Amino acid sequence: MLMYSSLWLNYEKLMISDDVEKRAADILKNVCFVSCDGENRIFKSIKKEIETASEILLGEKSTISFSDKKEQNALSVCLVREDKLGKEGFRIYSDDNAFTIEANDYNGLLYGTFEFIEMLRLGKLTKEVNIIKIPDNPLRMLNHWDNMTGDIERGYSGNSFFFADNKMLINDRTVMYARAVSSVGINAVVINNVNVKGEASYLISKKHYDDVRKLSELFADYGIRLFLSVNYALPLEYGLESADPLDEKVCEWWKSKCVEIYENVPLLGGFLVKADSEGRPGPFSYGRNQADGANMLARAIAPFDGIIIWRCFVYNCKQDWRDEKTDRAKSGYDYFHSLDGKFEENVILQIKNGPMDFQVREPISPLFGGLENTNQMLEVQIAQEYTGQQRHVCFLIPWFKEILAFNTHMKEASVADIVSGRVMGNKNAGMTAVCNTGDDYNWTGHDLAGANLYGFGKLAFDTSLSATDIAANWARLYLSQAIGESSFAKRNGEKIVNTVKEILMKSWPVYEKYNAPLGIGWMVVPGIHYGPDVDGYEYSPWGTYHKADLHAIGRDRTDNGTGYVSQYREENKKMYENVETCPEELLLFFHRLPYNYVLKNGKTVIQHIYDTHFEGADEAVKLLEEWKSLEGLISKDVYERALERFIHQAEHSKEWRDVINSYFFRKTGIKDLQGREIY
Ligand code: GCV
Repeated sequence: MLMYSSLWLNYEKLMISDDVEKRAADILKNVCFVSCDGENRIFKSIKKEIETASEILLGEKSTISFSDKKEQNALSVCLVREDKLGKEGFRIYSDDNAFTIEANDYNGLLYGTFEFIEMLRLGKLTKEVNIIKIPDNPLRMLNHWDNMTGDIERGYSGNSFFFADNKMLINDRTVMYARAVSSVGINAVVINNVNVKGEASYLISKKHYDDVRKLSELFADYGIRLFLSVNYALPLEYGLESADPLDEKVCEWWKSKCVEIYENVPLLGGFLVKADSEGRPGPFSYGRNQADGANMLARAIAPFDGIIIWRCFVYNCKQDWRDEKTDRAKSGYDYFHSLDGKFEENVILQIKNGPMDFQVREPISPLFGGLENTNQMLEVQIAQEYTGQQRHVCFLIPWFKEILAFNTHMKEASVADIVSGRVMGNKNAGMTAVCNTGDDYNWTGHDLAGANLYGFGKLAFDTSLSATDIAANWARLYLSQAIGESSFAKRNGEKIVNTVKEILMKSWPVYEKYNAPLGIGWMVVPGIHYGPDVDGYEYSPWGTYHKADLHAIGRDRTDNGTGYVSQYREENKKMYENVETCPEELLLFFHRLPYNYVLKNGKTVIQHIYDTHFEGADEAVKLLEEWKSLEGLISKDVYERALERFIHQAEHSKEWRDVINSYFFRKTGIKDLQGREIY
């Protein structure tokens, strides 16, 4: 038995139940490659994918041919020159008795092939099919926080499958990973933790070049570029006295290092850098700014078309909690806004979605809309560090949709417009997710967390997709073995898909309800970030305070307070600074309010806290019940693995409810209007 599941590429023989499926299946039996180079590495993967799909889905081998024109009664996979298909885009269409996949490049053909197979499995390959998809984001990336020792920072699904015992792992699981992530359009992967520790500093050294090259080639077969996180202070480890970005010796060192790296790993995409953050070294140590650091590396790597992805997660994690004026939320903008336009062309600033750190709810970082002349990339986290650590179900795609849709009011552009490169016409832009995988059998700990991995890729490729469709498609593809095999399962297919889709779509709002209220965030156990601890970070140096006393809670971030609101464009500033127009889900992030402040629904803040926490915990129990309704309908192992997590979530959400409600009851002495039990 395999040590890992095939995620959503969980093929099984199709049950052909209607003419649409029959026609598609008949056509797939003949595959004709038009104008393709049989030796191209991605082409070979495309061919393999088609062969695998037809063998498993149809139970027979496709006949493969090469030609210079498309054919009838066949699927033609054609490399073309069509401006309208752009870079990595594809078209799938049907005419007479044929299907055609067209693209300008092999990445496009690969994505078209995966989409075609997915449509076949979803029963969507009708006679009328005619779709063109061009990726919205040039870079669609995953960041793994894997350490070379094999553990994963914020990993909730086992150990690394890239590293163990300070060595790299390259095996059939790595191939499965590349297939799966490229099937949803991922084209770049950082394999190691941004906190570059121990042996990982030497991934760019003779010790590991061979393995890094092998993995980069394996990835390249699936159109993925491999990136590495690097230690900014690496020159010090090689005997230089400084890592000052303006020191000629340092610049020369990095230049010759890059020559050596690319001689050994020619396919490397570039570096990801966490500098001057949470104890990591950076240009600040030498009195230089973030652009000095990023540009020095960018110049060294430019001759090889390499990219420097430089994180904006720079803040003081040693602040005095007594200090009312310092506000961690302001730091990203404070450090980077004045540097707008000062970065090299091959630098991309990677910006977390919010100004704090992947909370269940945060405002959008004001750097989006604040930077007008700088390459930018959105960083989200599907590793559920603050959203239930893959023990609670929390489908994050609806949240990412909100983030992307946010109007920054910089040229009326949304975050999606900016990170796609549409606003500035730049190609170095995109989206990245801190990844949620590990070496567990199901890759993601909670089986339903697989929907976040699938969904992130799909959304990064096509930001217009709806979260509901993503949830439903993932459910159908992942649980297809239950849905497709037998007539019993087929009859129940819709129930399975609808139930799972409903659970996923409810999960983020449910999680938000029993967590820290109204956008204030944190309230988690320090360090592990799991479970409730209202004052856990309150008297710490991390800059994440709710400031609750017996009268009021929240931070005043208006100009009367920390002034954070002024980092937004005028329209957003106005919206947030006025307590009447500030979105209620962010009220306590922007305002300090008395507990008897009345919300739009007529409830006071304190009653809202009590009600949402009772509701959230009750709804978590309902999610468990909904999952239980699938018993006997889906495979036993998926059912039971997830059941154990749903049971835990139902219990643990009560802990959240009671700790938070009791805290505020004790602090304020205000009773719950419904007289429910608060301790
Ligand atoms: C990789 C948070 C996490 C850290 C993480 C950091 C980052 O602080 O808790 O584990 O470090 O973000 O994004 O760099």
